[in-house]
Amino acid sequence: MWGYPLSLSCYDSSEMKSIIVGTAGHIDHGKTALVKALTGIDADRLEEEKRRGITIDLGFAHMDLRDSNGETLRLGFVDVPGHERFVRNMLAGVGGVDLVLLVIAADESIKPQTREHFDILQLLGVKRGITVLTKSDAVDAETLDVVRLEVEEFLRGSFLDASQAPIIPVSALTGAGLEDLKRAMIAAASQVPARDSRALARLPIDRVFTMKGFGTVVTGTLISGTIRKEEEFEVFPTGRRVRVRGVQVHGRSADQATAGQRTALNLAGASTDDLARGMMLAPPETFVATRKIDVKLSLLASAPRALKNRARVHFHCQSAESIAEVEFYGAKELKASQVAFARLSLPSPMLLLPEDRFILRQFSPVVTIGGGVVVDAAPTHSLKEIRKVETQAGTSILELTLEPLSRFENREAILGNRITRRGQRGLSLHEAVAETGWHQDELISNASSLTGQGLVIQIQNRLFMHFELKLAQESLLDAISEFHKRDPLRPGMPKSELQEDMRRALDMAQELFEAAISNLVKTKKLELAGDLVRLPGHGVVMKDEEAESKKKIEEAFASSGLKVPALHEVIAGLKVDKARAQKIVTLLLRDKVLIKVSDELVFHHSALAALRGQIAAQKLKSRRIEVAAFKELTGVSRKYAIPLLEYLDRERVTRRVGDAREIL
Ligand SMILES: Nc1nc2c(ncn2[C@@H]2O[C@H](COP(=O)(O)OP(=O)(O)OP(=O)(O)O)[C@@H](O)[C@H]2O)c(=O)[nH]1
Ligand SMILES: [Mg+2]
Repeated sequence: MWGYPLSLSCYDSSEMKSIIVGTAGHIDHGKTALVKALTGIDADRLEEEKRRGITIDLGFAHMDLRDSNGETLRLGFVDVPGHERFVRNMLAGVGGVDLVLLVIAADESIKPQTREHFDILQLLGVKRGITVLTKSDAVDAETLDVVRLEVEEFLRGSFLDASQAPIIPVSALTGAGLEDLKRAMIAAASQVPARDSRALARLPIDRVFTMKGFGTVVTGTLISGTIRKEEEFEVFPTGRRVRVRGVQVHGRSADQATAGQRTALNLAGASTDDLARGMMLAPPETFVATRKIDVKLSLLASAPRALKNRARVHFHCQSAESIAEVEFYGAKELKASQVAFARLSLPSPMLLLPEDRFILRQFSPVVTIGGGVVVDAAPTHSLKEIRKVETQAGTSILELTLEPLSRFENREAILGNRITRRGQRGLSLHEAVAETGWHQDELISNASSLTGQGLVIQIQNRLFMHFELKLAQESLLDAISEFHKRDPLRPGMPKSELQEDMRRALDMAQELFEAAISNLVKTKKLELAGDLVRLPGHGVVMKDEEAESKKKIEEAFASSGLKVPALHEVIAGLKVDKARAQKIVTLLLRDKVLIKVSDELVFHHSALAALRGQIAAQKLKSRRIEVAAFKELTGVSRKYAIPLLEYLDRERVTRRVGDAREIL
């Protein structure tokens, strides 16, 4: 790849259909020889591969075929190693494959990596393939028939069942069967659905190298979207920004690469040290790498033992691999052939999206044990919360979200579930794009359909289930009624305080809060007075006699300095009843006009401020003050002096040292 100068005239690669063909099968069964016989390209590019005669890492080749209508079909080949020690390299290449050639040598028939690769293909949900019986020249017709029967039996019921996928004997040596194989590939390619080139682009990197005169080059199978020259991308998980200086598709310069093409990019903004296999290119500021994913996973029938809760495994997805810890929602373990929901924790973040397929390999010894599909790469609840809701309410968050999300067919329903689980927080369009990987247009069209059905409302850029607005209004009315009950003398609740309460208690988004307030005001269920929110009719609370009483209380304390009267005496001399007087006092205490020093003693704030001044002046004379000196200084009796000193201690104006005080 990248063998042509960038200045060569570009061809429009988007007009032709291009698909990715992957090889699979046991070591030495003739995968690389088959690719070479078809394309003329030796995919074993490493010196060590040529010397040892085996494939170690992924190899790439490409060819054009013309279908019966005369239209060109571009095939990009990913040739994988068959050696059991290099299965991880095989996994890095198999991710974007549309059509697989399962290679089985006629002189050896089914071998361990035939089985392991076949398991992997099924777990990854590869839908189309051709079984190729290679080295047909090395066996007689009878042996070939026996092998074919064995292979048919092996594939029965799978996506490669002989009734729907051909089994073709070939020889790379003599060329026998190659034309049949090409015809079969053309037929199969016509059934491969076109990938969504309008979706958001994701390129899992499988090779990084430098090219003289170009600089840094990365290659990969573009699994979705389109990449154009000059576009900027974010590298996951490092966050580095790179710019696409040049694009090559199947070895030729192009203006753009579209989903389903083998793609090479010449990048500005990164050296080969900054990039590695397993990283992913995606549009900037769109996605969030994650360390927790909810998945539906299945264990192979051939898994050597049950997968225990909290087991560590090797996790492979696209070109990336990592260690992962498995936690099941309910079960203690997963037995062979079983399927379950689980949460995987990764030691470092990865860009993963719903519907991404992955493979799990046992930690040690390393063998393929299962795999599955990502259901949610942005879990909103911890497993503990989910289990709690499950035991309390009968319906679990799992049922509400994961179960429907794991069936990916209905996008409206998926979006609905993602909005539902966010409750009063809602889901912003930006978050929705990051969670789903859908293009913004598609998201908006699904959202507006849900809005049209009256299920969802959009407030500014956030989506809420429709009923959340009603719930929010009810919560607001409850909170305000409660407020009036608590504080009958206050004219209303500051809006910012109410909003903060709602955010803390219900995670209510500001947008929903504003909409609920404005609805309630419109329907006259609430009143807004400046910054205050109140129920209608709760505006004027202080009647004349109450205002007068308030003034009297305040004056009684302000004029008495530190020699304050007993509170009950002050209250007894008022026009209002005791309960109302008590409320007025509460109000004065909250507004810090009066300050409670002990259960019985209340002072006016100005008296205490004056006291602080006296103490500060005293400090100039001595840092130590005895109770007696304090009494003398302030003129109060012991009954007042002790609580006042304790108050000053609490306020850190003084500190008790034995029977005396140190002034701080
Ligand atoms: N007689 C005969 N030999 C073949 C044929 N195809 C491949 N071979 C030989 O089989 C050996 C292995 O072929 P490769 O193509 O390297 O096998 P592979 O499946 O790519 O092996 P790995 O990549 O290491 O898994 C080589 O010595 C080939 O020459 C064939 O059709 N007929
Ligand atoms: Mg090979």
